[in-house]
Amino acid sequence: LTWTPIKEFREILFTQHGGIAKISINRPQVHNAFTPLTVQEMIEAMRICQDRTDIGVIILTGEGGRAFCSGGDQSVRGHGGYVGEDTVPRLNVLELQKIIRSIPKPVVAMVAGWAIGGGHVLHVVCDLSIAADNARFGQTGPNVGSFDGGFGASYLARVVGQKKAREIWFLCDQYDAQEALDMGLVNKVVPLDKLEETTVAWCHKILQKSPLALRMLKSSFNAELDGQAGIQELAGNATLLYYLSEEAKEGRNAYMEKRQPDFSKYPKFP
Ligand code: 2NE
Repeated sequence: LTWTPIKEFREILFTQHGGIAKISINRPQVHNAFTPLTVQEMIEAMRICQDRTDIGVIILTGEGGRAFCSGGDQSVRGHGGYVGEDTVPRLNVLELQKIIRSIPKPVVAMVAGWAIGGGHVLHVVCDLSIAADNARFGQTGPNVGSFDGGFGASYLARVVGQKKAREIWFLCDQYDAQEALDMGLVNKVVPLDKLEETTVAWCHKILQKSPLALRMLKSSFNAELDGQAGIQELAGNATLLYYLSEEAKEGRNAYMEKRQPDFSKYPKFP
């Protein structure tokens, strides 16, 4: 499979294959732990994916086959957050989580090896997760002096249930791919050498579907959970659909032509 570079970054690889974009953390020497820069680059790549009309689905993954992501890089964790080159402490992975959830295109986590800590949360917030048989899942926060009580707790509980989510956080155990499948934490488990092939096949299926239907569905799934922000997403999509209609265009045309709009011909549906 050929992956064409979209943009060069320092800590991630950002490539595409047709309508599929792939964002891959490229720090295999630390099991793809992220720094503020890694996260900043992933956010930028996600924004590019959002803007590009030729991209229909995004794969999130890690390089090397031994880890998806091991969470925040503890070696740069300082006073008040993860410290980047500008010496400012940050927790910008929370912003990335929000973008993954709100970007109006499906995001698929392709998980080989460790998905741990903040890296585990990243796969949790993806729309779908496909795991290799070597994948290992878990939270470590209470072991290392951290926690993610946002999506990392509440959305995890929506995915696997309250009891299991509390077990995952309170015990910090690690779970293999089959256990993850059994608790509904991943969608599919495949041999490591079939991981990319399977993920790409799923992406191709997604690309054959109506993009507006997928967009509406993603925001509909979110709306129930995300309060006013979720309703804003869903309503934004309703506005997009309305702008595409002749009825909405009559309003704009009338304003531009300095006349009264004539909405009389548009049906008042039951
Ligand atoms: C992932 C795990 C269990 C793998 O164990 P193992 O034995 O297979 O590998 P090893 O030897 O631990 O790791 C290989 C190298 O990667 C580094 C290690 O220090 C080691 O380096 P060297 O000794 O070879 O120099 N490495 C791995 N993970 C790292 C990390 N997160 N930061 C810095 N270096 C890391 C095992 O490696 C492990 O438990 N890793 C730590 C997982 C962890 O606790 N992550 C942070 C959780 S907190 C978080 O992510 C977070 C949050 O809670 C809230 C908001 C945002 C983030």
